[in-house]
This record gives sequence, structure tokens and C-alpha cells, in this order.
Amino acid sequence: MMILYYSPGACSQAPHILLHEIGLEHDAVRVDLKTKRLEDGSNYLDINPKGAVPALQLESGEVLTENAVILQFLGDRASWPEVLPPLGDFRRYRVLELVNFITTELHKRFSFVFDREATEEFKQFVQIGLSKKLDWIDGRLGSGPFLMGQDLTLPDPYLFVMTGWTEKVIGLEKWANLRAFRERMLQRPSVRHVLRFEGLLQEEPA
Ligand SMILES: N[C@@H](CCC(=O)N[C@@H](CS)C(=O)NCC(=O)O)C(=O)O
Repeated sequence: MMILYYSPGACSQAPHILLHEIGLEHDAVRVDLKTKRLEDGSNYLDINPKGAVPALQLESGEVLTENAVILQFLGDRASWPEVLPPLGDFRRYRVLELVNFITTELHKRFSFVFDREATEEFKQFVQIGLSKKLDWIDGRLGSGPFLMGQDLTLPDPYLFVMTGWTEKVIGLEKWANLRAFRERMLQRPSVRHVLRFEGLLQEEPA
């Protein structure tokens, strides 16, 4: 069985949600990113020497890293082509273009904002750029319901993670489309399952 190495609320939530969307059997193992240890005490650096999540251990024992590539790998294993259109369908590159945008323009900027060693001044500077990129993706998303229109594709779970981080760091007030997208995604069983699994879902009292 495949094993996803994750940390609650981290970018690993994107492949975690995708695994549930496409219904691929997997285990999910929690990584303490500070100590680089798993819950059984073993060293995560033995699995992924880069120390970051996500990492996906395949049935073959091979370990795949880098979110954008893990998403692509999972998309190619999905039994429905909408999530990542096949080679020969130009929409495949539109999907990958969006994944790449999220990785390089949004995710990486957030990494700087979350960096404990970054100065407040630097974080403010990064947030100005981040806001501009969020303006673009908010416009690109429009009323959606997903980035590519009617069907959920690879970048949507990734964008969901970015909306959570935005809510935490800047607030989503400025981005009505992203706000509505987040609300829609929060209704999905895959998202609810993963948030519950990661210990992040506020259960309504019965
Ligand atoms: N280049 C990696 C970066 C992943 C990344 O930034 N992961 C963060 C969590 S969202 C992490 O594990 N940070 C801890 C570390 O790098 O030590 C990717 O795109 O998958």
C-alpha cells in the first residue's frame, strides 16, 4: 500500500485530499517537522533526506517527493481522466500550469512568511507579492466552481490548502471567489475526512 507522509495543515494536505477524491488506498503517517521524527520514533530523514512533507512511498518502496510531482503521479493513477487529462489533451498542460503556479508563486511565498528566521520587514515585503498572486488566482477561479470549471482537478486541493493559510495569515476578506471556493471545498467528504484525520476539524456539537 502507498504511504503518504504528512504533517497536519501542511501542504501535504493537498495529496492527502486527492488520494481520497480518487479513492486510492493508502496509509498516512504523521511527521513531526521540528524533530523530523515519526510517531514510532523513527527518523523521517531516512525516508526523505530533504526533511519536508509530502513524501509518497510507493508499493515498490520508491519514495517520491515534491508536491507538484506527487499530485501529477496520483492524477495519472486516477480512474477518471478529468482530474488530470491524458497526454494528447491540451487541458493537461492547463492543469499542470495551475499546479506550477500554486507551487512557485503561492506556496513558496508562504514558506517565507512562515519562516521563523525571516524578519517582519521581509515578511511584509513577501506578503505584498503574495496578495498580487492571490488577486490573479481569485480572478482565474471566478465563480468556478473549480479552477478548470466544472471538474475538480489537481490544483484544487492544493489551492484549498493555500486558502487556509491565507485565512490564517492575511484573512480572505479581499478574495470573494477564494472564500466561496473554500466554503465549497469544506463541504466535500474528502476534505472533511482529511481534516478530521489530521485533527483539524471543529466538530459541531450533536
Ligand atoms: N519543495 C517541497 C517543499 C514542501 C514544503 O515546503 N513542505 C513544508 C510543509 S508545507 C515542510 O515540510 N517544511 C519543513 C521543512 O522543510 O523542514 C515541495 O514542493 O513539496
